[in-house]
Amino acid sequence: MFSVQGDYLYSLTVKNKCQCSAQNRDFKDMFLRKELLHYYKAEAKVMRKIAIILIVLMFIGIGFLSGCVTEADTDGDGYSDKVDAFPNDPTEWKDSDSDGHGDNSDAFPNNSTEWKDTDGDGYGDNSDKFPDDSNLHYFIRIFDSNIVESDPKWNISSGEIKRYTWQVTSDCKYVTVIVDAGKMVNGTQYQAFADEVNISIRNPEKTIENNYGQFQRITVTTENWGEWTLSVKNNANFEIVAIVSIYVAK
Ligand SMILES: [Ca+2]
Ligand SMILES: [Ca+2]
Ligand SMILES: [Ca+2]
Ligand SMILES: [Ca+2]
Repeated sequence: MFSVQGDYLYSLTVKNKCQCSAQNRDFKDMFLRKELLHYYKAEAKVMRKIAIILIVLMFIGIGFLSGCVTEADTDGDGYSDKVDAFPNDPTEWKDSDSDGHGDNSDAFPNNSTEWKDTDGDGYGDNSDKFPDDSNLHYFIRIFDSNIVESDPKWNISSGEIKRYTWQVTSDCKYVTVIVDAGKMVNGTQYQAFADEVNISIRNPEKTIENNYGQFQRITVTTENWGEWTLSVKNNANFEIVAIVSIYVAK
């Protein structure tokens, strides 16, 4: 049995307990809602980031597939700067022999010593002794006492004749001969006078004389193929020293 006072206290306690529990539940609900809200917001933020990354990746992928995203091509010749040996020259993109001249304008794309052939004879200008003459390419040295030690100067005593013989073949175009004759008078060297030295070239066709010593561009023909001979005769009363140069152009 409860007393009136006891009933009252009991009902108050139960009531308070009930009230407290309800408040606690409200508080817990509110806390949970906040936590959930916070969680969803964070979740949404992450999702937004993932979505942005996916969109960017998608655009890059589309760009690559459609060719919109390409490497730089400064001169617009279709070869990217990375592979273009001449990134600022739209006419060139490759230099096979690395001579600094692009393959498109290099007459010898696999020869680093040549890039131009002005006369179009197949001999590059750097090695072509006649870069403007397609019939001529280079000289053959027959004899040169100016530059070759084994080709000595000719010491010719008074009245003596010295000779040199060589062959001229069908592939020769012309012959150049220079004889520089000097004389020693009382220990001093002077140029020999024309009448003091007799210089001539004999070939199968004819004999050519020129006492001043320059035979430039004697043209080779079918008539003069064969043996050529240079003769230098000393007509003076003293020794003549002759410096002889003989070249054949091919
Ligand atoms: Ca280029
Ligand atoms: Ca070249
Ligand atoms: Ca040439
Ligand atoms: Ca030439």
